[in-house]
Amino acid sequence: MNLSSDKIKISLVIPTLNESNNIEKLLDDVFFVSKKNKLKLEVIIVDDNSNDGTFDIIKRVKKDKGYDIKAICRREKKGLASAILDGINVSTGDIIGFMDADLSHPPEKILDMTSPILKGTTEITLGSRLIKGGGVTNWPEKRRFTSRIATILAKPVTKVYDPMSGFFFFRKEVIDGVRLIPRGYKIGLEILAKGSYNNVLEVPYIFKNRSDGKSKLGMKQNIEYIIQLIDLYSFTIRKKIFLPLFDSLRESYHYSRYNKVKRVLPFNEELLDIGCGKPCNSMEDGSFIKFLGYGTGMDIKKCTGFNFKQGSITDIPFGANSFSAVTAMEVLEHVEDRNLALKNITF
Ligand SMILES: Nc1nc2c(ncn2[C@@H]2O[C@H](COP(=O)(O)OP(=O)(O)O)[C@@H](O)[C@H]2O)c(=O)[nH]1
Ligand SMILES: [Mg+2]
Repeated sequence: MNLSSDKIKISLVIPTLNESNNIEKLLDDVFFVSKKNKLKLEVIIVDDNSNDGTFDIIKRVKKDKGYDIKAICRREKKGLASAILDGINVSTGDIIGFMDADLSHPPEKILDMTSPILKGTTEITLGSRLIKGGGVTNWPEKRRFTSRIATILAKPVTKVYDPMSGFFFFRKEVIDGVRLIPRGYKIGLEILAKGSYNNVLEVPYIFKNRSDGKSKLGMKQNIEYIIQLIDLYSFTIRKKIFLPLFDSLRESYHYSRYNKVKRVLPFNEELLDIGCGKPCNSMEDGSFIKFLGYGTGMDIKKCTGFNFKQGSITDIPFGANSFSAVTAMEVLEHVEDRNLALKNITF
């Protein structure tokens, strides 16, 4: 994807539940910003069967003003995170974002949020209330307190200052192949913890507490947050501790494989190692032969960066007696107990 092109499409998902007094102004503001800055924007609204006429307003605004809106009305109230995920599923943009419908998130920040991703300097932008230039207006003390506790609890999962933010943009690839659980309120935190990316940029903004309608955050959402945290803690432990440990164990197996051959066939230039069909996969930067430092590798698929010849055992690309020894060390890792197999190899 060429992110510098002005053809890049942005999909903005807005979840709604009883936002009849906010939604039209929000859509006007969003499309004003989009037109002014020549953004290619689609808005996806996912409404959970609001009973205050929100969805009718959306349909009217879409028809009368010709805005590019996909409007989805779900029969049951399945929750905020699930609404955003349903919106993402029908999105067609290369960059995806989400924001609240209650005018708490300023549409005029959409450009600051999307341009670093369009320029390719970051994969995620996060509207942040907790960095210089950011803040919150009119939040009751109790809400500030719970938000502070929730933010501290999220620290082991992500290093950003404002992990509770619901104003969020990212490149679609960040969540490719990632299993996001549609639970609770904090889908942004789920993406920060599980997504694949190198950089997150926090963009300061002032969160304006809604002046109309009621917050839908309650005890149910707080309990769901605790369950989500337990899941994300265990995900982070697996990703940050167990996987690297497992990788180093794999590495140690590579060393014992290497030592075995080195001991028996020291500096045997005439060694051929036949692969398993996946050259270069067994170690990060090359095959067994590269690791060994001498000999020739052979596999059905092409591999570069060391002495290698493409071929198969039914069509060996070498003449008779070209090698004094042939090994198949790349195949070992497919044997059930590869350490035992390695031990039992005799030359
Ligand atoms: N579709 C859908 N939207 C929801 C649901 N709960 C909240 N929202 C929307 O999510 C956004 C944030 O909700 P809000 O109650 O303002 O949460 P708060 O800002 O954390 O107090 C608003 O746009 C709501 O209309 C839900 O169950 N379903
Ligand atoms: Mg709100």
